[in-house]
Amino acid sequence: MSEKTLLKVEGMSCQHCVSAVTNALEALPGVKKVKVSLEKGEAKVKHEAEVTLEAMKAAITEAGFNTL
Ligand SMILES: [Cu+2]
Repeated sequence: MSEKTLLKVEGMSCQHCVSAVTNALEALPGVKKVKVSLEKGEAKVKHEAEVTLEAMKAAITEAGFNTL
């Protein structure tokens, strides 16, 4: 069963940032699809139920961005 989570991402300023956040989230086991919007400052993640919000937030933080 897959779920969708919307995360706010602060600090992205260009497409490289978008790629960094996308790659960080896609690297998590159980993540199926990631769509990051630079304009909206958010990331939409389609993932297995086992992927926790904490894990997704940690991935974004480790990539160098803030999340709410
Ligand atoms: Cu950038």
